[in-house]
Amino acid sequence: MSAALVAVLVAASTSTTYVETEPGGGGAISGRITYHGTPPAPARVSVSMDRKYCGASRDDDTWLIGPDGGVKNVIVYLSDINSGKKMTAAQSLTLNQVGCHYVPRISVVGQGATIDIKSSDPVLHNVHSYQEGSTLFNVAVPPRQNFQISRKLQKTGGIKLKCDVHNFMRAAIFVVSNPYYAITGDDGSYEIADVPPGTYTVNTWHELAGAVSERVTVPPGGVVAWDHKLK
Ligand SMILES: [Cu+2]
Repeated sequence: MSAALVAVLVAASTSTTYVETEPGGGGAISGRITYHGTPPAPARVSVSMDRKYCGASRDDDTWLIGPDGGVKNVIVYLSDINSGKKMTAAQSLTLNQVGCHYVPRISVVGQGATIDIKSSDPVLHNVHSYQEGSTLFNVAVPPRQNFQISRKLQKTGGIKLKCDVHNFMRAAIFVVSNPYYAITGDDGSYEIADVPPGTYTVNTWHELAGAVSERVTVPPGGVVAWDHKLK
């Protein structure tokens, strides 16, 4: 048995190992994620701490819903694909805190990625992260230049970040094991390209909405429309 074949067999036995190949005849999954029913009205969030620096209020940015119901910042991803196009998700992410905002607000990283946390603000923050409802890590971020603390993100799925000092500060990170994902745009649309023909589970994740999973079959070179209404 050739060494290359052994390597492929070993990789195939570990479900989290993604193998890059040169997929031919790839199709795509595309569509729109919209809000089911009447969207929540845009909300202002009042700031109680460090108003001099953070401002007195700001727009709530958890639900970002367009005029025709499209929901922005939904992760659409395939969960059961173990080989295909080149892995594109970053293996590192810098999370800054600027004007009492986490920057970036939403990101996707690969499994095992390192997050480097820092702050440009002269006020105390913290990064309290939750995955599947439990605290993943909780670190204080002092108002000090050149402070940096790093954590590894080992488990796939959505992570919510919240500052316990400034309750309105939110961010989200989604950890993937393969490159078949997209983040919806302003109108809720997305596209996952270069999908090898086959049947897969397509899933959504949003920091407030319930998750959904459905089976989708991608024919060779074909584009499959998959829309979903979030609740
Ligand atoms: Cu804060």
